[in-house]
Amino acid sequence: MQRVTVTLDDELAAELDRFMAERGYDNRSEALRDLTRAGMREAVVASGDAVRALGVLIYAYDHEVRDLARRLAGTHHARADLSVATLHVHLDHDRCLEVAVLSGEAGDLRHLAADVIAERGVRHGQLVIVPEVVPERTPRR
Ligand code: NI
Repeated sequence: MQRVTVTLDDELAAELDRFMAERGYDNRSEALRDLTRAGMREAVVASGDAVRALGVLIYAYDHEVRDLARRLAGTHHARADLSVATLHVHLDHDRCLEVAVLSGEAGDLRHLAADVIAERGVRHGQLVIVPEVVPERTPRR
């Protein structure tokens, strides 16, 4: 065990106390240990490729751009193993919005998202990685 001194401003300290009350923590050190672990795990997911994660890929595209709808379908079918569900919205006469929910290794999700976003005619592409976090321990009640 090492003792680490942390300085928090009043607002953050109050937020931490609220968080602890909500989750049933009675010990600041325990709460900070769990939050530190969770934060580091998220950092690993953000940078690491071999971490299992869910991904939400959102993008708009113009289905009138030559062959784009077919190419996008091909890109998704090539990685059907990552696909959970897709929501398609017809925005107006030409434009579509798609939200693809993906599951797999973070690196594979980033790769697929990059392929989709790089297609000509795809706009506002964005991938949100959601780590499949298993809690380290159950908070005390
Ligand atoms: Ni459409």
